Amino acid sequence: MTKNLKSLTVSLGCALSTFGALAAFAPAAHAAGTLSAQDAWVRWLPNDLPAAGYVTLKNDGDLPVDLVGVSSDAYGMVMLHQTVSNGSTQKMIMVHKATVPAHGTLAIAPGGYHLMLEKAKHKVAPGDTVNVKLQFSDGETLDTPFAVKPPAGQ
Ligand SMILES: [Cu+2]
Repeated sequence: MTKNLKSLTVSLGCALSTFGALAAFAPAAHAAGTLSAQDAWVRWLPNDLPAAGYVTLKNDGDLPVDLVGVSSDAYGMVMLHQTVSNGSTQKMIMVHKATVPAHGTLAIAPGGYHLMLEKAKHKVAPGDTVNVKLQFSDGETLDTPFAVKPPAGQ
């Protein structure tokens, strides 16, 4: 009995110190979660036309995570759209999620997914930065600054 208890304590201590070592190696990842956003930008269009938002999402976790919600304090309506090719024509459809693969990236980029930003709450122009909140199926949110660029911008 005493022996069993002792070996349990030893193995627990071992597990704890292993965890401690891992945490020490990756404090930023633990603090910020497993998701990050890169190269976020908005293709602005004149005359209050809807703008498109693009961003690359990176998942450092072991499980796929879905982008499930988008919102912004700069726009009254933000949707996730997907451009689909229909023979010679292209159209866009609204989708409710997009998956960021485990240990991978999802490029929300021209020709694929985009964020549709409509009903600007105030004047938005190239050179501005707008914040978009990205919500994920694992409960994480990323408040992401998007650089507003002119229509030809990349
Ligand atoms: Cu769209």
